[in-house]
Amino acid sequence: MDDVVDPDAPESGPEPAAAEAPPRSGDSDALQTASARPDASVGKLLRRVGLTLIGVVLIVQAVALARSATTGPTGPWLGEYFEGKEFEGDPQIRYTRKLEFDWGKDRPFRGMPKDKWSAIYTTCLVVEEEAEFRFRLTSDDGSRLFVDDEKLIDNWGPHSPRTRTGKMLFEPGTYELVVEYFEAAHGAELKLVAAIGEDGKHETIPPTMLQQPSDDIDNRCN
Ligand SMILES: [Ca+2]
Repeated sequence: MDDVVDPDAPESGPEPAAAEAPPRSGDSDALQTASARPDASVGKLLRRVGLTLIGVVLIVQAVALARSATTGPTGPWLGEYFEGKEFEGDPQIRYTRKLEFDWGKDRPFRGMPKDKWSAIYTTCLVVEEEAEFRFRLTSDDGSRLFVDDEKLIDNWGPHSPRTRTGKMLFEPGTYELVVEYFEAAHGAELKLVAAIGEDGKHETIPPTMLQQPSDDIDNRCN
């Protein structure tokens, strides 16, 4: 019985070689031989799936890279940057999570001048429960905050870092916040924080309360 040669065994050669076979090896050999073909095809399939996944990941990364090259990090604040102090020409677009910048004497990003530029930042504030917001707007040079086209803080004009405040009671709803800013020369910075509710401390407006504005210029926060 030990002399039985597995006809499917690869390279078993002409020798019976029963003596070399370990005890009860016949069973396991048969099992291995039977499963060899499915294993190979599964392996091939997995390799194909793996290659496809790598391809997809590479494409996604390439798209993300191309996107970041034009718009930078994403966030609920739409930033429109103009070369010139009075919002002249076509803006360059950058999104950001918060308005807390200290550019120093540098440019906001490559492609913009160090001095004499301006920006308009727009976001949609979503208020779930009635709350008073006490805003604090600091800038060098000028800035001003609008809520639904109404000016709440005026910190305009050429000046070194200066803070102006404004407060407003918000009913539940969605509101458009716009901050206009310009830099004349030397240092440049801009910071908007808010204390929400009676006990709130002045800090970054939570990005979770903000939404990116739509492309509809007449109704950014519909
Ligand atoms: Ca300045």
